[in-house]
Amino acid sequence: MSQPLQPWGGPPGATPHADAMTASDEMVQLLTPEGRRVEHPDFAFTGDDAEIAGLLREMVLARRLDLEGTSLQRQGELGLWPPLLGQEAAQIGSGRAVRDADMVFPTYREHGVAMLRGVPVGDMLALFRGTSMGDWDIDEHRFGQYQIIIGAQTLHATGYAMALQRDGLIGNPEPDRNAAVLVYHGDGASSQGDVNESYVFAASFQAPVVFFCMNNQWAISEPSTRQSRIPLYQRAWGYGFPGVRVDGNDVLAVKAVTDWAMERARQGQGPAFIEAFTYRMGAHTTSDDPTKYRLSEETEAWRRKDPIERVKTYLLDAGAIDDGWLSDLDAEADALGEHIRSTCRQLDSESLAHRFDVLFREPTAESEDDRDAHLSYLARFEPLSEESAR
Ligand SMILES: Cc1ncc(C[n+]2csc(CCOP(=O)(O)OP(=O)(O)O)c2C)c(N)n1
Ligand SMILES: [Mg+2]
Repeated sequence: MSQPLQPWGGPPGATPHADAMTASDEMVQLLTPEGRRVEHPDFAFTGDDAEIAGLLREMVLARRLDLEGTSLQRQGELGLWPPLLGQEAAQIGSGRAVRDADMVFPTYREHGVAMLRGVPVGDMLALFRGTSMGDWDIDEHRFGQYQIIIGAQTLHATGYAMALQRDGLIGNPEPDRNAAVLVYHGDGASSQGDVNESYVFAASFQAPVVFFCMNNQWAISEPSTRQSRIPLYQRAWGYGFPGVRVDGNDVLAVKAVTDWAMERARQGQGPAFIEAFTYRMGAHTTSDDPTKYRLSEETEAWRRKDPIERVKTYLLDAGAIDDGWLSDLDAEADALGEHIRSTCRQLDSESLAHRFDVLFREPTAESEDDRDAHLSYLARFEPLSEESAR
């Protein structure tokens, strides 16, 4: 931000008002849906075209990961899949603003961010195949477990941020010693009590946490306009921290705004709220049928704001990439698709006995007793044939 915020936390020039649900002029945008770069008074993308090409590559790979997940569910290989289609820019732009020492708390839809954090594809798929509880190494990837309980991760994130603060990991003169937390939640989640309690704690303690509200316009069949009488980002001002609405389909703007919010958190300037204005192009999950509650015109209008197409157009026009570059990327996405499919089919159910082994860092006498009781219970049965064990 080039200018200081107003005393109530709002950006310069803004006034809180109650009738601005669709005020798109309040949205930070740096790349239009037509692929044209535009200026914003407060935010700028500082990377070069090579970096933008890197973001394009990651968005394309995230989209492929997601399409494979949906297909694998349709083929009966996964029990469920929550698609990210349409939210690639919001995920990759924000995920790229995270540094190694930072910590991320996701919902169940942040597959693109998980990919950036190096979470193995098999670990992501296992949760939705029902072969594990989704327990990847949180410390190694600095990426929390997927959270199905709407909004619960905001409490964990705020607590974690308060711990960073107490460990002296913010506001140090050496930038590498500082860290912050990025927590994702949905538009629907913003109505949860847990989430609002997190906002209060974050503000009261000036915790280094950035709330990244993925406003994909829908909470299953409930439109986001029903969650709030004012634009979601303006709610932050009532808690006492800045709130910014960004074009969630513009990867440059998302990266710039998230960089700003994370850096001020790392420097000890407290929490911030980012509303990424985007759209869930697919179903809520593979168990949902969005044609029952929304109009195809709406989806079509958002298709014209596709987050990937605008970056492709910009880079092609700038001469930074060409058709050869794009076909190499297609080949890379195809290889990823093959890796995802073969990894998925090899995921075997783990035994319940294994659960007792990973319940605590060190097994306790009780967890060992419980595991042994479970094993001796199993031993009472005839071994199952491979067919009936499935
Ligand atoms: C505490 C809780 N209440 C209800 C649900 C059921 N539920 C699952 S997803 C969802 C909607 C979430 O919408 P939003 O926060 O906008 O996230 P999105 O799915 O759009 O990414 C609900 C109500 C749940 N999982 N947890
Ligand atoms: Mg939503």
